[in-house]
Amino acid sequence: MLGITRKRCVSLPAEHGHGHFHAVNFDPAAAEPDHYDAVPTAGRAYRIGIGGPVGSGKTALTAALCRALGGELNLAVVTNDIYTTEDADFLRRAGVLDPERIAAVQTGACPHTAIRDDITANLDAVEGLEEKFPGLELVIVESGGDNLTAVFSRGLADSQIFVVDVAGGDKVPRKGGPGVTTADLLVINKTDLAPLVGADLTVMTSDAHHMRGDLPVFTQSLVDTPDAPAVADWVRSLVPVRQG
Ligand SMILES: Nc1nc2c(ncn2[C@@H]2O[C@H](COP(=O)(O)OP(=O)(O)OP(=O)(O)O)[C@@H](O)[C@H]2O)c(=O)[nH]1
Ligand SMILES: [Mg+2]
Repeated sequence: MLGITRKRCVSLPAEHGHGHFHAVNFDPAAAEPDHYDAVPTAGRAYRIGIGGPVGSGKTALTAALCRALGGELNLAVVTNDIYTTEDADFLRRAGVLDPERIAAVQTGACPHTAIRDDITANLDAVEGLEEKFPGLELVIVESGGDNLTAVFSRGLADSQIFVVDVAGGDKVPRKGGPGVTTADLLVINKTDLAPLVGADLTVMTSDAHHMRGDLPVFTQSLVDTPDAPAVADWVRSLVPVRQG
């Protein structure tokens, strides 16, 4: 039987994008989004997961959303890194949010394990922030950089954004994988670099729409629009309005 959970990164045949190897019994079917409904959101913060390949701009987008939404929503952030607290430290230094509202999870293993298979550390971090900041409305959970199969458990994220960038090549959207095909929002980031790396944005967006059907695709440059206005509006539309 193929292992379906707790796939620690052990013995392995092929390196796959974040510097380590996976077990030979890695089951691609387990990379599909889980089929459990999200837990009810009433009485707790709405949770948005941000995933995508290494360096695509997840932390930069998280910072942008903090700048855009921090003044209007009671919000907090959980970052995931494999061995460090690099992304949390960056966000604290950037001064985009009260440092107390930024928690770091060190996954110690494949980033996708901590957002999909064993979400305990992330749930602990989210719930810790909810306890510390009563009335919290939004928690952004940034995954560690991973590959195209990495998606969040619906038990952790109510909605998820998958961030790819043009520097990975204009082939990336048509390569598919659950991040590209099923995330609630696909962001094609760093459009300012497209001419420099020879990426054709028309091809990227049309391939992305082809792979995703009706699911939305945004293109953006955080150099040109540092507050990610389109993504911020999308997030605003999701967070339940608090009564009273
Ligand atoms: N030119 C350009 N650079 C960008 C853009 N967005 C992010 N960057 C840069 O890309 C680099 C990586 O961005 P991050 O936000 O750290 O990427 P990440 O996905 O969080 O990276 P990991 O967490 O390590 O996987 C940084 O140097 C950013 O400043 C963009 O829209 N245009
Ligand atoms: Mg990051």
